[in-house]
Amino acid sequence: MNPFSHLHPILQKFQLGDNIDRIEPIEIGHINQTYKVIVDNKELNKAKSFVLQRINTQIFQQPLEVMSNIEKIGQFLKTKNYPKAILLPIQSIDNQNVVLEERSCWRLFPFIPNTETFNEVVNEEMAFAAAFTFGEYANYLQDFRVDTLFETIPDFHNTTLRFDQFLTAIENTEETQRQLAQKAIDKLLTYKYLLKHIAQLTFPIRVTHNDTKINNVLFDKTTGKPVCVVDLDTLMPGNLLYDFGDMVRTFTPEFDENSPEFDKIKVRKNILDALTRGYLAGWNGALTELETTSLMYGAQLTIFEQALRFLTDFLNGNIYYKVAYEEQNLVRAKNQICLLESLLKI
Ligand code: GN1
Ligand code: MG
Repeated sequence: MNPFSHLHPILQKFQLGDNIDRIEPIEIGHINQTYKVIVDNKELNKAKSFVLQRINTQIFQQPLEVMSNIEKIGQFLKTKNYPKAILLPIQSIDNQNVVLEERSCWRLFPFIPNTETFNEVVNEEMAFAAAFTFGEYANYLQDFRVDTLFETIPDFHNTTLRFDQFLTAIENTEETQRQLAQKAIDKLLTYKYLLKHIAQLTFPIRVTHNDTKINNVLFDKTTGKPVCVVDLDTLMPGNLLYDFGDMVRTFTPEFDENSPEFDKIKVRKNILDALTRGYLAGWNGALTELETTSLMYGAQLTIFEQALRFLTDFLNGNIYYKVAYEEQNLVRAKNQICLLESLLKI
């Protein structure tokens, strides 16, 4: 029995009914459900692949707005001769960019051939190249009218609000959870001072990606070069400090956010330097002075915010991020606290 046969009716609506060779889950991301669909293309005598995703509509409550942002940006980049691959959704038989089922929302993208992703940065060259790619992507969007984008998750990077939600979670959590998390809670409370500047400063509102993790850049398997920015769900008006910050968060440690080997979670300075150079080169001098001088602060805020979000979710009973075991969000929060401590020493 094919465990994915329930996906066939959806694929049919994207006109992939007949030639499906196989479907494989892709274990990426904490939010959406992702599958690789391999189709036998008899005419061309070779296989072609697609990425099928079920959008998590608990989190993305307006999936059509998410898709609208992705399409607008993709079309705009086309007109600008953006030099890398542009991810655009495939239309359904009803000429829609999603297929809506009673309780779910599906979309299909082409799978960009001969590419791979990484969960950890392996060297400075990779850090530079990936950061350049995110900087370049944002730079090409400078003239895009940011006010035409939907804010698909309001207050997504409002760290002050995330802190308040953390305080509420501490109050409402079960006693056992609170005890397990007590040390991490106490640590995070001491970092409240990080919120002070952001409340006082005003940054330009730009088109931001908001999830610039290392595994959101596709690399060509043959050349090793970045070919495409993916995971465009959180493209929104925002502050670029968080895009820089998420790169520091995910590029600089040798092990990712899921690692329980806390003593190994540290910022690699050479990777930090390489990614900073790469990001600035990608932007090609277009940042304001305040943005440039605040980048490191942005990194601190982003890692702090991520630790708050993981710990809040643990205290709330894991209702947001997918977990493989009960205490995973607590482990992730502790991991991020170690990273923040390491960054603050630099
Ligand atoms: C979520 O699902 P994924 O992995 O692309 C989250 C990001 C977090 C990230 C932590 C919409 O992204 O904000 O930084 O997990 N996305 C959303 O790994 O909340
Ligand atoms: Mg994401």
